[in-house]
Amino acid sequence: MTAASSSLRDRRVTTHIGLALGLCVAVCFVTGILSHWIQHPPDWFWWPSRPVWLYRVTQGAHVITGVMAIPLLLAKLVVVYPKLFERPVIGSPARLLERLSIAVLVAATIFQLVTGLFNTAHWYPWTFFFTTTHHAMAYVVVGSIVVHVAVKLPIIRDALDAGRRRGGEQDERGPVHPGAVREEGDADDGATPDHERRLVSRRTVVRSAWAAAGVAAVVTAGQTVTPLRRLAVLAPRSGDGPQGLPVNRTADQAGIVEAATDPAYRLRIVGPGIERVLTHAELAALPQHTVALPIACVEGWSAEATWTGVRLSDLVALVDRSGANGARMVSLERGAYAVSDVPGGHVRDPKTLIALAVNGQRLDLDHGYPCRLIAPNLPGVMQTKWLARIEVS
Ligand SMILES: Nc1nc2c(c(=O)[nH]1)N[C@H]1C(S)=C(S)[C@@H](COP(=O)(O)O)O[C@H]1N2
Ligand SMILES: [Mo]
Repeated sequence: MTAASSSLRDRRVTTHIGLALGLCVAVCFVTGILSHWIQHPPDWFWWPSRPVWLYRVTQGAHVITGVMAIPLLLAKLVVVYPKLFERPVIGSPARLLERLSIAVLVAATIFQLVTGLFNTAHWYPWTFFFTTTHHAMAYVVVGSIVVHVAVKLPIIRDALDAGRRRGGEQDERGPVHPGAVREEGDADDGATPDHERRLVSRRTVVRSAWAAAGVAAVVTAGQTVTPLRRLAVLAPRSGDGPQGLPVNRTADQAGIVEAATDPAYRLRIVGPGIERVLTHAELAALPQHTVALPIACVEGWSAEATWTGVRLSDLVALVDRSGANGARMVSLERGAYAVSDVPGGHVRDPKTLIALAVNGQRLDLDHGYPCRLIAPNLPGVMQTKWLARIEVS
């Protein structure tokens, strides 16, 4: 390999891209683990029902930083590409370990970004495998990043220090400042037209990556931030569903059309040793409340709507006067989305409704008719549609 491949400028570029990538991965990791804990809470975990928009923000950030990481990772790979083929391939045990950690890092990161992206596109060639693997692999990515950063720390520090020493003179195109940035073995003598061409194209790659990451951020944010919605070209479900709200699985796909429209439909509220059974008309005759709450899907899209229905706490009080620790929503549907456990704090929150209407109209069949849960600050996947039963614990 020529000395040019590790010129200081290259190392600065690699370091900066690496830092941006690391930041995206860090945000992605923290928000992802959070989302996982909300859906599968460990004993010590507590998640508030307010502010109502919190999950919308954390999960939006998860998907935005995940999408931004894709061009950054590609640029990082292009910039370090020649090094991947450096000889010796194996070398010393330390070098072997370093290369192995990079291989694991790259593979695991690509896996995360690809499976995450497929998931936002609602394409699960792997269904159950997805959440568990995406979750487990997150630790692999973060672990291998820690090893990678530890190994590269001297290079990273040098590159950042050199950048600082250059001060305001920031134009990568400008003449290299002699004593300040050039090091022995640096590739000034390599500034042949060939070398220059390579640098230019590398610069193009890096700039394109920054631009692509910016565009990715904006179009992904469009799924959540209403003024940007028209830009949400990457958002599979930003288009309008019935009643101005996206649908991720229709009544037809869930196979509940018959059960949901059956006049014999009843909502069962099951408490300790007691059960109350309500028709749709009886539900509609209970005190109705209207709240504005977003649905924030784990896939990153979210949408605000105005919901009308019965307070969950009022229904729980029909079977349990002591105040619930939690309530389990059970859908008419079977399978992955059939059940969701609502924590006690959310059950007691007056904004948590069993909704019968959205945006001023009776719930569309696709939005959960006859009734569905809508709770503040919970992932969309927990907002169970087509409720059959509420179990109070
Ligand atoms: N029974 C049932 N409830 C469900 C789902 C489902 O497929 N079946 N999808 C969930 C997911 S992932 C989301 S994001 C929201 C979407 O609600 P919407 O389709 O009314 O927008 O419903 C949730 N509730
Ligand atoms: Mo969702």
